[in-house]
Amino acid sequence: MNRLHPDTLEGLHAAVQLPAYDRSSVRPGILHLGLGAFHRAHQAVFTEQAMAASGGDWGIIGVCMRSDRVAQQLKPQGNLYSVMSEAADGYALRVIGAISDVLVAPQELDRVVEAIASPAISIVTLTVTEKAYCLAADGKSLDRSDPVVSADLAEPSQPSSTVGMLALGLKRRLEDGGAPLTLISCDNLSANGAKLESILQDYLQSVFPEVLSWFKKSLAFPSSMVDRIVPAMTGEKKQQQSDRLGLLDEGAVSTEPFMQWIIEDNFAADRPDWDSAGVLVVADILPYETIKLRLLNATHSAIAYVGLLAGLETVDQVMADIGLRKFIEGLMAEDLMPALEVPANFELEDYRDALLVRFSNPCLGHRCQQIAMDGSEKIRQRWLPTLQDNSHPEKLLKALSAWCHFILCTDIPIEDPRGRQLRELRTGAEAIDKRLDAVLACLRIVPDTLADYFGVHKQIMQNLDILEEQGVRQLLN
Ligand code: CS2
Repeated sequence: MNRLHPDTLEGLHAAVQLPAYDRSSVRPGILHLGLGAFHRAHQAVFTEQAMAASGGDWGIIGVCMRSDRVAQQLKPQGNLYSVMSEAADGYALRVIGAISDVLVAPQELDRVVEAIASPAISIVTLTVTEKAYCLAADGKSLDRSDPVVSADLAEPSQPSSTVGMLALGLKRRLEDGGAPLTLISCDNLSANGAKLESILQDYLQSVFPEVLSWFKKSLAFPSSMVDRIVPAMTGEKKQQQSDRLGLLDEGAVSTEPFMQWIIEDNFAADRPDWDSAGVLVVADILPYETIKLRLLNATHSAIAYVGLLAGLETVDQVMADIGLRKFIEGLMAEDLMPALEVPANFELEDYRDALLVRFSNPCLGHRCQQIAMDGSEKIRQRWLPTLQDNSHPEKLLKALSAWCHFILCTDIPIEDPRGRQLRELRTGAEAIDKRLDAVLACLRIVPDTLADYFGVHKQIMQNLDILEEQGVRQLLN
């Protein structure tokens, strides 16, 4: 089978949608940090549609933050890749041409810095995951005890953290004329724009304070809410997608039909015609991101942990399991939805119904293990605010107990930025109630952040007993 490449496009099956603009004349206008599957199925697709509708030099320079895997997949394909959106009623395939260039940060730091500094780039977007913001316990400032951050603070000309790379690029941008720049965080953090701004400001204050007054004047950090379920690619899926495409695509991304991007109306300079691609630009983003994090993502994490404990592999398997689905629906209706403030004209029940359909999509094979990753970062964003607002959300506490049980009492591998600490707690000799305190502290659930901490702790201890003695289904009943 030939490989996907600008020269092999005649080998594509007829129904595949191609870039509808002259790709060879497009120059880059966006730099994206974190060239994973999510970006390629989300912001890159919106930008592709915007260029097809209204043109513009909005090619994307995509940066791989750690490994060169995606560069190896895309570069031999002239940076083309396909996106397949699929549900039970069929699939659609399109080839995306929006990626103009791919850089690998650890090997090409100078080029990344140069791109951040380039006046041709007027937007930087980020999907670097929650943990890469290295937020301290206050949720605003930089965690200076993080080894990557402290190494960058000591040697700011050779950064490896996201904040360090951006800071060095911004310093250079100012030296090169100081063109305005919009930086858009697309990670699942509430007030993600404000968080990005505050960690950068914090870092710059220590290493390049001369940049700060320009920073305040010429940069914009709109918050944004991104939504599309993008499971990690598997070998089998890649093969299926390549067969449907008619060409081998090593960079293939597979996803659901739904996609949404809402951005706060706060830009420092020009932007692609994203509006024509369906992006909503709004004055107040907070209600939308809160609903998404505290309903979609919160439910997703619950599905992942109860699913893993029940021995199920994927989200749709959990949704097809009558007992577990009943628990999930109850969690949404009784604990998560009542704690939300909903904007006028927003139909929360419709949103919930759509989520249940999306989670049940049998084509995605979205693994519980993928969502379970980085729980200590995610739960803080997704569950803690609801715990703080509700007096005693019974089902959410069961979900939290499931996470604690998964950490403390199973041998399911833990992939988490606090993995070492959590693994030590798993095997630790201390009594379980003490280890539970430490596990909860990893989520910043401590007496200072949760009024009814001791009641919550007691309830989780009881739930842990049931999980240990009778299993997850018994607890959720
Ligand atoms: C998921 C999200 O892996 C996870 O933690 O909850 O990636 C989720 O699929 C997206 O936020 C959906 O927009």
